[in-house]
Amino acid sequence: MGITLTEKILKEHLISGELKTGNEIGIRIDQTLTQDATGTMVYLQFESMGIPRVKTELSVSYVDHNTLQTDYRNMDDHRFLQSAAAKFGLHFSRPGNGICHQIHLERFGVPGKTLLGSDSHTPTGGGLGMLAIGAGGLDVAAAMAGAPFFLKAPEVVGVRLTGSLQPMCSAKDIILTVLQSETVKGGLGKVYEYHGQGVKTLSVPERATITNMGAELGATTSVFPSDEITQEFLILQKREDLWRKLEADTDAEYSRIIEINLDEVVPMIALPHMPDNVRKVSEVAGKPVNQVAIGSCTNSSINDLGIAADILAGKTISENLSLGIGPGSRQVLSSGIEGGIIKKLVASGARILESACGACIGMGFSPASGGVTLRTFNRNFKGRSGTADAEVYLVSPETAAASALTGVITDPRSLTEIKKKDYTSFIEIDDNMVIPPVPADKASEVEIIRGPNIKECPKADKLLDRLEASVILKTGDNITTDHIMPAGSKILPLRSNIPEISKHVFEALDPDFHLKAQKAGTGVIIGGENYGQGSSREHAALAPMYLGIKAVITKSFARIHKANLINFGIIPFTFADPAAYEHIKEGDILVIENLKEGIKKSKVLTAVNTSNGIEFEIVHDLADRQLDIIIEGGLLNYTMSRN
Ligand code: MIC
Ligand code: SF4
Repeated sequence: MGITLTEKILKEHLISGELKTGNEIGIRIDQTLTQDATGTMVYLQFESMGIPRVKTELSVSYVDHNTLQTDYRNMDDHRFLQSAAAKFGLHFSRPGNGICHQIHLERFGVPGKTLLGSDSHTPTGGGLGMLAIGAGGLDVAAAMAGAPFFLKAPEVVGVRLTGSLQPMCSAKDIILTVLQSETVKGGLGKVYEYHGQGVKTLSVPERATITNMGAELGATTSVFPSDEITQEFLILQKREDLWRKLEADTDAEYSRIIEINLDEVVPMIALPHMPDNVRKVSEVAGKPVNQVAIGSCTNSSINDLGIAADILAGKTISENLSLGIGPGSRQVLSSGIEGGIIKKLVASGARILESACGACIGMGFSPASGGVTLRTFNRNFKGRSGTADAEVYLVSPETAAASALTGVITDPRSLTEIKKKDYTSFIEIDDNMVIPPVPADKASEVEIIRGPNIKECPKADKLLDRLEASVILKTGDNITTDHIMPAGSKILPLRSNIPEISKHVFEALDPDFHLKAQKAGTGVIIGGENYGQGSSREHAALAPMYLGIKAVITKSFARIHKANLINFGIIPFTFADPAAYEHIKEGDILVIENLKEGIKKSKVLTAVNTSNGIEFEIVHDLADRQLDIIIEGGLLNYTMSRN
């Protein structure tokens, strides 16, 4: 029986464990990426591991999230990251060079390699045939130190594409279609592998839009084959020597196959406040819009800007809205200038935003209060735009541009029928904004520069024998890491300062969370389904750990957040019977006796709610390695105790 592409890449990189769905396996990581918002902690952690230089084939440190620089803190982080990259042997992509995922696709990704990134949209690299996985920063630091990356061997779901997209329908509409049926938790433990004749009709950036937003399924990653289209992309990027043909065997078996006929894909839209709240654009057409944004790591390639420019050409955007465009990289921006795309956009009234994450993470271009904003981004969680009561809709560049003209949500097919074109002919290769690492024999001369806002990464305590803790917060389902540890222009500058950022944990749900946690000293959080979905930010585990949270008990967890909790010594438990959730309220005191021995001996433990006397069973599925990490008080302590 043949095997899938995912299995082929995993096999080539397997270091430990048996490649059987659900088993813990360790894989070799060829490349890593970090961005500034998660990166400072990564390099502080790497430094404390005492390893002088990265051991990967290639590691890149990007600056793209925190670029507002409203005071000294962001720039201090940039200086720290630049000096750490030079010293530890990484390439440093300077602010202004663009969004990590777009640049990595253009300049560094290699088919068949593994990529681990401290950002949940690292799977963008799957568009190039990489096995690209998002992880917490500490896992990325460990991979740079040469450790394997551990994950559950995934189930591989096949997505068979046939036909070809009709005019004004796009890759974004494909992934929104997948999200509609699979939902934000449907991808847990899965890799989505795209195949079939329809794949040949999609360019690498289009494939990358799909793999990028596969993160919203909660998937481990998504992957496309590496074929002649991939080769053409690499030729364009003057990196053709790195191309290699890669695909699943013709008789590969998938756990399940999702069939998508691209001829039938129509413009889709995700309604507030979840990426899986998807409808056809035609169903909500006519709703007035206050703001439109085109950009983010999902849809900011030159072709995305090109089609938008052609739709807008010679016209002026509606006077009731503002249109912002963030080119994904400097390469996109320069070729957009060279090829006249930016001119058309600006002439229509668009505001050109920096080549950075920007509006996607509430770093500027926030909508008006109660505003309706249409974005080509990947997440529309409540409040993420920087405006608590804004309504964020996720759409394709075609729908965004058409709606920018009419001022209302518009099915782009009702406006025009421009055929898909290729706008890449003006691309020029220039890596002058990427600083290579200093040679190893000069590394000792490099001094790491730290600003006053850069504080040490706190460590967790060793596991307690008995846990007596109060319930600091009880949440509903689908809590995102944006709820747990919000981002935005006020909080993002605190990413290097855990004591300060911890004051904002769960701010939108309970502004007093940090005070209650500190008062209690030892706390637990109760959650519903898919707790911790979304971003990879380990701050969503690190800051609660700093506030004394020792366990999180939920109905289910999202993958990256669960791994982050373990890395910082917080035990992720689930309810044996979800009905037990109903008998716990905030302020209750839970007791787990014999915790340390108990979790080693059994997967099922008993907790007592001393406030009502009700006993209930909680379950963990920690592998032996993870148990040791929890017992030692987190991955940093565990790694150092073994060095
Ligand atoms: C996001 O899109 O939520 C982020 C900001 O890129 C995060 C990383 C972070 O919080 O720094 C992610 O996706 O992992
Ligand atoms: Fe940046 Fe947004 Fe992409 Fe996250 S999703 S990496 S914030 S552009």
